[in-house]
Amino acid sequence: MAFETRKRVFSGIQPSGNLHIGNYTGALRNWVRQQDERDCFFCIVDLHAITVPQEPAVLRQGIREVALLYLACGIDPARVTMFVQSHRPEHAQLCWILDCVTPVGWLERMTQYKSKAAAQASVSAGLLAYPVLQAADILLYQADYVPVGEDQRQHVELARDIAGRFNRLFGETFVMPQVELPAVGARIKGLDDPTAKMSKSVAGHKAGHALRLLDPPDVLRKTIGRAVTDSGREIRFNPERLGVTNLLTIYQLCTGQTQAAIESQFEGQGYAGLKRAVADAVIEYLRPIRERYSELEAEPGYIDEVLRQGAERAGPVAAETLEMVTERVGLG
Ligand code: AQP
Repeated sequence: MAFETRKRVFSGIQPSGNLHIGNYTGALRNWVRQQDERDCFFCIVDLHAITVPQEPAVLRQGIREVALLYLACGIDPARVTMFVQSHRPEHAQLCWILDCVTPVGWLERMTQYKSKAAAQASVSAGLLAYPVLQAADILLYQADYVPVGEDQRQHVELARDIAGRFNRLFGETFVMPQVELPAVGARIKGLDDPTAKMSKSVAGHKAGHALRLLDPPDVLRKTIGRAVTDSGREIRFNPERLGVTNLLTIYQLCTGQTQAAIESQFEGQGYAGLKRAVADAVIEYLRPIRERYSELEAEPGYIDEVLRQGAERAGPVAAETLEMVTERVGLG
């Protein structure tokens, strides 16, 4: 298939903490699977990470860590365009123009805004505009598909609304992006609280919440051992039994088995046996990522060069869209 006819993909992850198994199953794993068939742009969205208070040194380190994890998880910079959002000024430039066509009411309705704002003493304008920046990221590359986890579905739908509004106001400009969710693992829950999604920022201050990609085996085993289940005994996929279903889903992701095979494997067993089996599976599943990460960490110059080349490759695509947008709104 010729390069030009391939469908375009954009997705990104914020360097807002250590990546967890939800980030892998919701996003990264699906990115890796499509890097040959599609024209992929995978970004480390650092501008999003400053919408809540952050430590500069921690953020700087986090950007490198996420970049190394992209590679450790199997992203190949020779086959995709992988770069840091702030290395391309077009993201912030397009965001401002889209800010000016987005009604505030659309942003105030976003569930992630409401929950993140509730946790802040002082809410920045940037936190409210977060999904507009995400729309700018996606629309700048005229992406056809956006592979993300369930929590980001509402933001991708908003990006479609913003694209539609811009196209109506100024003429057909943006490709309408489609959200792509994984069939399994679109919303992994916190092990300490299976009513809430697993989150990297929560994991930063709560031990026992997340299974982080770089956690050593003993930490993974301890976190799974302490996972909240319930007072029942049956080990089955059941949407009303959140804790057990979350553990079974993680097991399914790590082993690739069907739900029926997993249920028959655990029939008659107790939660201790389930947790032991999940811990063994997770440790083996994440082992190659951790090992590859250590190898990559040993050559720091390599990742700098990957990110420099990525930003350079993203440049002409971003500039072409921004030029068209600027001209359409009467600025050019
Ligand atoms: N629990 C999850 N299950 C499945 N997918 C998930 N994702 C996040 N949590 C889960 C997906 O991973 C990508 C990361 O996007 P992000 O960096 O914008 O972070 P986020 O969606 O806000 O969630 P995080 O990782 O928990 O970060 P914080 O705590 O900083 O908000 C997205 O594709 C997301 O859907």
